[in-house]
Amino acid sequence: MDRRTFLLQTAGATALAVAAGAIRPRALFAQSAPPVADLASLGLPEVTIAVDDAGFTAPSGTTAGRLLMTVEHAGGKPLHFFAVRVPDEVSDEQLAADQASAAEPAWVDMTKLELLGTPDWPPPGGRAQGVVDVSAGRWMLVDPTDGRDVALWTVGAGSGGAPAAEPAADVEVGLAEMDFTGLDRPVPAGPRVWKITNRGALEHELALLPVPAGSTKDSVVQAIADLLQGKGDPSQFAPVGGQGIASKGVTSWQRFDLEPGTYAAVCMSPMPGTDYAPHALEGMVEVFTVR
Ligand SMILES: [Cu+2]
Repeated sequence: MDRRTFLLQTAGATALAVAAGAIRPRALFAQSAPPVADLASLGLPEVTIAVDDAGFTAPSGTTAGRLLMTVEHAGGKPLHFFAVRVPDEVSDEQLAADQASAAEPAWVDMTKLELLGTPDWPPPGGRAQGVVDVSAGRWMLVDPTDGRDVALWTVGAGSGGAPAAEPAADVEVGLAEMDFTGLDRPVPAGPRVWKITNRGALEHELALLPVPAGSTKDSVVQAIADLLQGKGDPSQFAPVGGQGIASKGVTSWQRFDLEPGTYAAVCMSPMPGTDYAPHALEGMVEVFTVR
């Protein structure tokens, strides 16, 4: 199995990511507001996922629990990815055979798999950071859209001690079918911690997309629909942060550093079924302001 097999699951997002790949990185963040929450000061075990334009380098020696995850992006192309736990009933031998095959593994069903909710969309040459609760097992790091090689990340059993305290959050956002909650009021600019919880029955993700002032939910949905059909300016789709796809019940805490402006929260997770249209086309888009 290589990452191309995952394209079958996420074809709806492919056109946008290809379009995003043509975009030059730009200065994304203002540094005007002081941080009110610092994930690095929590003293959590830390893991770093190194990425370039070829693929991922998984951390080693990780044990299960609440972790500070940093994604260091040394490449030049936009990065969108997720972490998926290989089901325990898939043997190492079967997994190796799957990785050597171009066919879709039988165990790939995005609606049933455990998906971590990783820090997503780090700028090229930059980083994304968040806190995740990771369980023991074999995790695959997958870029569903842009040609990077997958990596296998092995997480050992944790110590079984008391769970680490929950990070303080400036913003709380819920994901569900097919909507976001918590973004009906303006969000503070600068470095902030967002607590993101998938309260739905399906898997969901979050991409933070700068949009023109005056944009509406309908206009953003239409713009995404147009881009998926090859119409419009592909540079419109350039998320400046997000959380990779997460299965139901998952909470993560992500550090975002947003300039004042108008944004859309969008979910590009594919709909179950045959056409893999992103949830955004089902209305999972919320326009909000940062100030
Ligand atoms: Cu969704």
